[in-house]
This record gives sequence, C-alpha cells and structure tokens, in this order.
Amino acid sequence: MEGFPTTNKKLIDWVIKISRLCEPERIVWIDGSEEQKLTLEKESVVSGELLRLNQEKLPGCFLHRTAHDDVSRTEHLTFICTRKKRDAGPNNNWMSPARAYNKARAIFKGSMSGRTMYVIPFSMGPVGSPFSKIGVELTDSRYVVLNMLIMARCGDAVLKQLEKNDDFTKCLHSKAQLDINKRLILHFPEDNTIWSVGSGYGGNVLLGKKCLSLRIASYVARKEKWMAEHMLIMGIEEPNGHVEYIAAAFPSACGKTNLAMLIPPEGLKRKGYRIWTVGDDISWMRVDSDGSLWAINPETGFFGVAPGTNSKSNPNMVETIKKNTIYTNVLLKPDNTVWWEGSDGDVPNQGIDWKGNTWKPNMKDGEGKPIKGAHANARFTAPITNCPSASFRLEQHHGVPISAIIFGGRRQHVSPLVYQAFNWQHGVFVGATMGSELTAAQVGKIGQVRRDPMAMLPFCGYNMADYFRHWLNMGKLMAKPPKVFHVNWFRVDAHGKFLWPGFCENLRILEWILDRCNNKVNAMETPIGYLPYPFDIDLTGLNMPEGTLEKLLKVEKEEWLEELKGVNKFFGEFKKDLPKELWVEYEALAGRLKKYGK
Ligand code: GTP
Ligand code: SPV
Ligand code: MN
Repeated sequence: MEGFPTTNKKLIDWVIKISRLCEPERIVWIDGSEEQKLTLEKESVVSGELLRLNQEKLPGCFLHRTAHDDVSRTEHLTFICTRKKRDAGPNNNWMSPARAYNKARAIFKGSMSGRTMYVIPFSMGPVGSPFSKIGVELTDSRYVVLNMLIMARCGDAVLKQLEKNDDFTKCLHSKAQLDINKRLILHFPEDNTIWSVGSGYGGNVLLGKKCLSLRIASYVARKEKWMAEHMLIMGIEEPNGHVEYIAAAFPSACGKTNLAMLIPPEGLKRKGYRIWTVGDDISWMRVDSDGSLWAINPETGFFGVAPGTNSKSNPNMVETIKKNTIYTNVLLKPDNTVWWEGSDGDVPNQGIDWKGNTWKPNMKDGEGKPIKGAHANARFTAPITNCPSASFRLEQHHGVPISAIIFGGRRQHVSPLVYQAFNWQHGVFVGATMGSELTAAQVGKIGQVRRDPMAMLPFCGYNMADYFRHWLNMGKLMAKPPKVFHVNWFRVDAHGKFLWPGFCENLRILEWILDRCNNKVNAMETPIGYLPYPFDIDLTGLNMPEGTLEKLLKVEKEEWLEELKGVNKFFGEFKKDLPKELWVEYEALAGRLKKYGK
C-alpha cells in the first residue's frame, strides 16, 4: 500500500473505508512533530477554531469556544451498543449495534466534505508498557487533534508499535453540523470501536479519554482481570523520602484535580510532606507479582475545570496553565488573556464571554440571572509535565503501588468527612452505594443527588452488576488489597455553608488515611465503618469553630436509614444480577444501624 505511513493492513483498510463514508477532501496523518502541531495551530487561527492568546503572558496558549449547546458531556446521547441489552445493564443507554451503526452512518455520510480528515495514532499509557492500549482516532476537527496531542502520546512512535500489533481501538469522530439533534456518542465494546458525531465538547470527542480509557477499557479490563477507573493518582512523600500512593474516585467536578496536586497547608508545613501528581482523572490498575495493586495514569494531560481555579485553591494548576494550554469557554479579556469566575485578579471591567458576546460585570439575562463570563464547565487542556508536582514516575511502565482507594461524593448531608470500610467487600459496597449531587460537568439538574457507583455511572462500558462482581473478584486476586475509604469535603451547616475548608486542608484527612493504612492510629467503630477520633485529625493552624469537626464526623441514624431506601431501590434495578455479597453488606449495615444509639 503506497502513500501510507504504515503497512498495517487493518488500519489502512479502515482509513479507506471511513474516508469513503465521510468523504473528506484530504487525509493527514498525525506524526507527533512540533512542526505539524505549529501548522495545525496556524490553520486553526485562520479558520477561527482557535484564538491566539497574548503570547507574552500566555505563551503557546489558545482559546476555543464551543457551540452554545455543546458545553458538557451529553449522557442521554451516549450509548453502549452490545448485541445483548442485558450486557449494557440498567444504567446505560443501549442500542443494538446494527441500529446504532445505521443511525450514525446516515449522519457521518459526507460529513467531512471540504474538510481534512486527520488520522491520530495514540497510546493510552507509555508506548510499549504492558498497561497500555492503542487507539487511532479519525476526526475532522483540528481542535480535537491539538487536544489529543496534549492528552495522549500521539504519532509515529505509536504507528511503529502498530507495525507489530493489530490490536487498536477504532475511534471515529466528526463534528458534522454540531447539531444536538444529530449527536451520538456510540460505544461498540464487542468491536473495539467508538463512533462520535455531532459534538465538539472534550468528553464527547477526545475519544482516548472517557470513551476509550473508561468505557471501552472497563469492558476489556474485566476480561483481562485489571481495572479501569475514574480516579486520580497521587503520591504523598513523607520527610524520610518514602512515597505512599493513593487513588481516589470522585464524580465529575467533585475535586479530583484539586486533590491530586495540593500543596501542604501552612499548619502542616512542619511535617514536611510533599505531593506528587500521577494523574487527575483516570487510573488503570493491575495486580503485580507482589500481590499488590499498581496503577498508571494513561493520559499525559489535564482537561480540568476552570471556574474556581486560582492561586489559593490550586496554585500548582495556576502554574501549569501558564503555557501551551488550550482554554475552552472562558472569558477573553481586552489584553488577550483569560478570566473565569473564581480566577485570580480583579473581575475585569469588560470582556468577551464564552458565547462570544460583549460582557460586563453584573449583567443579567432575560430571567434576571447573572450572565457568567465563563461557562460553569469551562475547561483548560494542559500537559501534565507543566505541573510543578508532576510525578517522576509518569513514564514508568509498571506505575505506582496503591496503598489506599478513596471514594468520595458531593453531599451536603449524610456522609461524614471520612470513614474507612471494614474490609475489601465492605469497601466495594461503599463504592457501589456512592451518591453525589450533579454538577455542570454533565447536562442535567445541578444539585440533584444520584447514585454514582465508584464515580463510574456515566463511564462503565458494561452491566454495572458485572462490574461490582469484577471488583469483588479483584479483591480475591490481591494478597495485599488497598484499604478502602470514603470522604466528603462538601458537608454543610444549617445555613448551607461548607463545614470543612477543603482544598489543601484535605491533606489532614489523607494523613489519617495513611496512618490507618500503616496501623499507626486507632479508630471508632460505627455502623458505616471506622471513623477517626477527632483528636487524631491534626487541625494545627485551622481556625475551626468549636465542635465543627464533631459535626463533620457525625453519623445520623435517621439520615442513613433514609439513604438505605435509595440504595435498596438502586440495587433492585439489577434484579438477579446483583452479586449477593452486596445484599449481605446491605443487610449488615441495616442491622448495625437499627442497633445504633439515637
Ligand atoms: P472532572 O475533571 O470533571 O472529572 O472533575 P474533578 O473531580 O477533577 O474536579 P475538580 O478538582 O476540577 O473540582 C471541581 C470543583 O470542585 C471546583 O468547583 C472546585 O472548586 C471544587 N472543589 C474541589 N475541591 C474542593 C474541596 O475540597 N472543597 C470544596 N468545597 N470544593 C472543592
Ligand atoms: C468529567 O466530566 O468527568 C471530565 C471531563 O473529566 S470530560 O472529559 O468532558 O468527561
Ligand atoms: Mn472526569
């Protein structure tokens, strides 16, 4: 096959087949070179897809605006297309593969006419690592290419790998007309294929991210006995130089990025901790020959939430996004720099908002609601190597050993600040029953509580009952399973104010978690798990009103009994498929609660 930079017949045949369907004007293979990236940036500026920001203040940075109705993941347009409906499970939208291909084919037909189709070979995980998986994304969006270059290892090194190996995920994307009525995010786990059409929003179109690294990967991981999870990975270095690694699953926009790169607060400085960021969104984990769980971050960049990011809440991120960053849906200031609600600096007197309109502070829309400069789900894409706390083990093919797995939700009530599961099986129950309030990261009613098991509800590529079974089985494969915890940074007082200061102060809770892992501290046994004795949390330097920590650690019997009703309903949806171990845990918790004090 002449004219192709690969001899991989499967890849060439597929590229030809798709080009016949989408009818692009030309095809460009992404080689991963700086030169090609610069060309793409220039072309994007000319076409209006990107705006070049102030290069003195923000070198290598660009701004992109999406369509107004294309600003977050559209879960209702996201489908798992397995032959049997049962295999997608009750929590996924399902379509038969035949129907899905047909529906999407009609939208893809001729969708790239007059456009270039880019072929992006990419590796999730270090090229050649036993953890890694290869994908090839075909797209007609330069924005997608430039984001993928930040988020994954792309180009010739991956193509070379494909000379030896036919195993890759076929990822097809076209923005088509960016029409929400012709938008579909389709996953075909049985064909190792993803088709996404009609969107230009990150989570829908950077197909290496949620689509491959979670939905397809979770399906593959179950077969291959490993785990693909919506988790940050971080290292906590103690003064003696020993680094302990943890992984944490919080739902979208619930604090993974912030936790993964925190800087120790003043009050704990004397203890000399240092944080190393391995990843902020996705963790692939395998049981190694030592019987413990090892993790890699398959990505090479952050696609992080902008609003609220400032040098107080997240100084490492502020440093990270000063160069080579693509900003999406933020406000443009007159000096060609950017701003968002909760960013550093004064509120600008004027600017261009995320929709491209002139903006001034205190403007109101037709219903009297404030007009935001940046969209609540405005994001930045930045290389992890920009981050001052980037781990020195990012390229290690075996990843890092995980001592603790932490689940966490956004709950105004019910969940205490932290508790520990009694054992692995109870930990799976704790993860499986997670609840969280909806955020701007997905289309839906913000604030509403929904069950979001392991923060994977929108990302599990198969029946969640089988996923729970897989978690239970993984515990049996490990001689030294990580200890399991649950945290909640979002509990509020009677006036709706957060009780816990959060952000860097969360290290105080991680300290207790590590002490538990290393058997250094006792705990209080409660119906829901082990809770800290308040005096075991180091609050040095925190001006917390008397009794606040006690409020944060309170287990309210009535609230938990109410919570169990929601869990019962949720588990009931899986009918016979739900592993009975989870019902055993449910009954045990109900029993302990009934006997519990007040
Ligand atoms: P995805 O990228 O969507 O998967 O989200 P994420 O889990 O990485 O969320 P991120 O760290 O970006 O946090 C998003 C929101 O949570 C922001 O509005 C933060 O300000 C807020 N947040 C993060 N950590 C804390 C915390 O400890 N306390 C409080 N109150 N808010 C927090
Ligand atoms: C999330 O929504 O969990 C994200 C952003 O991390 S996206 O990649 O859009 O899914
Ligand atoms: Mn995420």
